[in-house]
Amino acid sequence: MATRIRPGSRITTIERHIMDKQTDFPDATGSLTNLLYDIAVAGKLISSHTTRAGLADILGSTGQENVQGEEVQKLDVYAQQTIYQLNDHTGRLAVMGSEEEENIIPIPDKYPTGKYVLLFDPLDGSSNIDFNVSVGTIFAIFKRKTESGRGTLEDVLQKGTEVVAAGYIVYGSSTMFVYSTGDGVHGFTLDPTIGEFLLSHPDIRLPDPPKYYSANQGYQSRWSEGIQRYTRWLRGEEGATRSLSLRYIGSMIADIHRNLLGGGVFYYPTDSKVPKGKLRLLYEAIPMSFLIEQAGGYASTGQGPIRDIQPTKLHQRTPLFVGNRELVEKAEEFIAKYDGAS
Ligand code: FBP
Repeated sequence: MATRIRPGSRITTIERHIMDKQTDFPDATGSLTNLLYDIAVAGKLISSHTTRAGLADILGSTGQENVQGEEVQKLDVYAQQTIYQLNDHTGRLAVMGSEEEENIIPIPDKYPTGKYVLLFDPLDGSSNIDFNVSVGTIFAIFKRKTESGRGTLEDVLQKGTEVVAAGYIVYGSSTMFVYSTGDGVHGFTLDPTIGEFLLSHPDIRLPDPPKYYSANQGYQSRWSEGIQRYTRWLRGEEGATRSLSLRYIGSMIADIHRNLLGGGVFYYPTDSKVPKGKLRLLYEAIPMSFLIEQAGGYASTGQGPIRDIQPTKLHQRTPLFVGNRELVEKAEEFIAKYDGAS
C-alpha cells in the first residue's frame, strides 16, 4: 500500500530512483534514465493543464478526427506536442509512434538520433476529459532494431517481449507516475507544492484475492458465449466460489491503475462492432501488459499472451484481458470451452 513520507524516512525522487535502477545495468549510458526523466517532465506539464482544465480554454474538442476515427480533444493535442517537443531533439530516440499520428514520427533531420524507440498514447481516455474523469499518458520503450540513422517502421513493430521499459502517468485526484524497467513496478506521486514525483508505492504487487472486474457491460449482448459466461462467473455465477465488484470508469488507464492497487481484471474483448477489439496493441495493450506482468499478473488476447503478438501495423488493435493471473487464465478457459478457440 502507499508509503506515507514519515519524518526521517527516505524521500526518493523519481530521478534518484531511476538513477539507482541504472546501476543494475553496468553498460548503461544514462540515455534510458534521461528518456524516462523527460517523460516524467512531460507528465508534470500535462498535469498542470489537466488540473486547471475547467479554467483554461483547454476543454472540448478541436473538431478534428484522428487516425482512429476519434474526435481529437484540445488536451490530446497539448499532450502530443509536449511529449514530442521534449523528446525530438535529445539524441536518445531513433523514432517515435503515437496514437494521435497516422504514421511513425521521424526525428527531425537537424537533430541526432539514438538507440531507443518511444511509443505513446498521449492521453488515454480523453473522451472523459470534459467530465473531469481520470485520464492518462501511456508509454513503451524499445531498443531500435535498425543499425543507425532515422528509425523505420521495423523499429516500431516490436513484440511485447522486447519492451525495455514501460509506464503510465495517471491524472486523477493526484497525479501518479507508474513505471517498470523490468525490475518490478514502482509508483510515484506528484507533490504539486514542489513539482516533484516522490516514491509513494515501491514494488507494487497485484493483491490477492482480487476485488474488481472492469468491462463495459453495456456491450454484453454483443460478446461471445464464452465471454458472457466468464462475466457471469466473475459475478459469482457459473459455479464460481466468490463474486467480484464491477467498476468501470471508461478510461483504461484509470481502470487498470485501480486494479493494479486493488486486484482485479480489466477486459475489452472483440464484439460484432469491434471485431479486432478496440484497444491499440503497441501503445495501449503492450505497455499495460508489461507493467501488470511485472506486478505478478498476466495479459492475454483471450487466446494467448499479448506479449507474443508480432505487430504488423502501427495502430493495430487487439482484444485485451489483463489483471490477476488466475482471472485472466479463467477467461482463456471459458473462451476455449465455449467459443471453440484453441
Ligand atoms: P483513447 O481514449 O486513448 O482512444 O482510449 C480508448 C478508451 O478510451 C480506453 O481508455 C477505454 O478503456 C475505452 O476506450 C472505453 O471504450 P468504451 O467507451 O467503448 O467503453
